[in-house]
Amino acid sequence: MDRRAIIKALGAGSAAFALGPLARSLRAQTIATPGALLPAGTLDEAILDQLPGKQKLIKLSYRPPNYETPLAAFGHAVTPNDQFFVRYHLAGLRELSDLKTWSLTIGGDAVDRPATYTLDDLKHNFPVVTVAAVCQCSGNRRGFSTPHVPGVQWGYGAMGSATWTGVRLKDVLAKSGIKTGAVEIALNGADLPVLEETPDFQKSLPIDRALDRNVIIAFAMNGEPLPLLNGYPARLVVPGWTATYWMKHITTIDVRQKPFDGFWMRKAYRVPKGMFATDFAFASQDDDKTTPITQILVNSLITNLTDHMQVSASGFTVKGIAWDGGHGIRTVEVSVDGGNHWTHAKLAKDLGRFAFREWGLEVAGSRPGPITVMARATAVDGSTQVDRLLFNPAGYHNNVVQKIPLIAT
Ligand SMILES: Nc1nc2c(c(=O)[nH]1)N[C@H]1C(S)=C(S)[C@@H](COP(=O)(O)O)O[C@H]1N2
Ligand SMILES: [Mo]
Repeated sequence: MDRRAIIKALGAGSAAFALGPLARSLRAQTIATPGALLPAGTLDEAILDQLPGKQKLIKLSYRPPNYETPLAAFGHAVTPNDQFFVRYHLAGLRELSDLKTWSLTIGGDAVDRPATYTLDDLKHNFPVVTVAAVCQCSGNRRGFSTPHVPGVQWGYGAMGSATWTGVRLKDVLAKSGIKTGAVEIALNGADLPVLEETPDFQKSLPIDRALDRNVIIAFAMNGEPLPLLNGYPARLVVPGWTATYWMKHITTIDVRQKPFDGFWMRKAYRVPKGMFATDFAFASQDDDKTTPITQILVNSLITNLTDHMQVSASGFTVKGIAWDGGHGIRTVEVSVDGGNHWTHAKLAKDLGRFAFREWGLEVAGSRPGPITVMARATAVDGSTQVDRLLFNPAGYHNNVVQKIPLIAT
């Protein structure tokens, strides 16, 4: 299908977001990837490329746009808006001009009073709150799955941490009156499929999760309006849960008496039952063997070292970030001998239990020659990163301890 056909498929009045003329393809550059091998070919394809309103990101696909954040942007606990990753399932994106008439409708068979809000209505009718939280794609690090699995071959950068400002979903829902018997809320956003056969991206959340005080309808990110590609003018923020539930350009929220059975709930974003620990059941969406992915697992990323870098055997710094699904980080340990000995890193300021936590360690010295550096985070609930991948067909929840080969001289 060519571009004109795609625009036509979108229907009159909804212009496809014209990435082509706006995006400038930039010279291919080497992308440093610490501690793991991506499938052959991935890095030939993945070049640094600039989307409108963004600095250069690692392009994994162009239509729909799937761009990951380069390692260098994770040197601080807050990910800048113009380096925040971009993930879309559908190529029917919206332009800013399409979203001028944006509104959010609360409806469904489990509310007493359906309501429609403009952005100003939301800002003026409900208390405005801010929460710091990691937005991480369920498939972050999928490219490192062995055996390789289909899907966007994300490296380490399908995630970011920001402060999100908006109104509490529970306040907005309360105004519409939730009936007893509500089980889920269903979410839809303004982006569309370009082919009729493709199911629209819609998601649902259990009602108890929807009513959590930390879940917000966010209109600002790091103190600025949401970037277009990160959900302008408003998106759902579900701190502690993977980003598949963080609906961008959110236009409808239906409170339902029955589970929602759309494709993106029933067929995608599912993990084998019992494989991953979670504080949250999503029983209304369970089937015999699988359950929806829910809470983010404890994880860490070394941000100042990449494969085969040279460091001084008389001492060097290891630093990075750690995060989990909302317990907060208890410890980060570092090993420079391939996992035989571990030393506690120093944790930097706590920006909140859902946010990235910076950490660092001054290594006093190491054996000269090839060495392997590792980092392992443990959350306040005692959960820790795994040594070996818990393989699942969609490559979700990869929190394997990194192993970065270095040369100490
Ligand atoms: N409207 C809409 N919202 C969406 C998606 C989408 O395709 N469309 N993808 C979801 C997924 S799977 C992820 S990982 C996050 C990505 O958020 P970001 O693009 O702001 O980084 O958006 C979520 N919300
Ligand atoms: Mo995702």
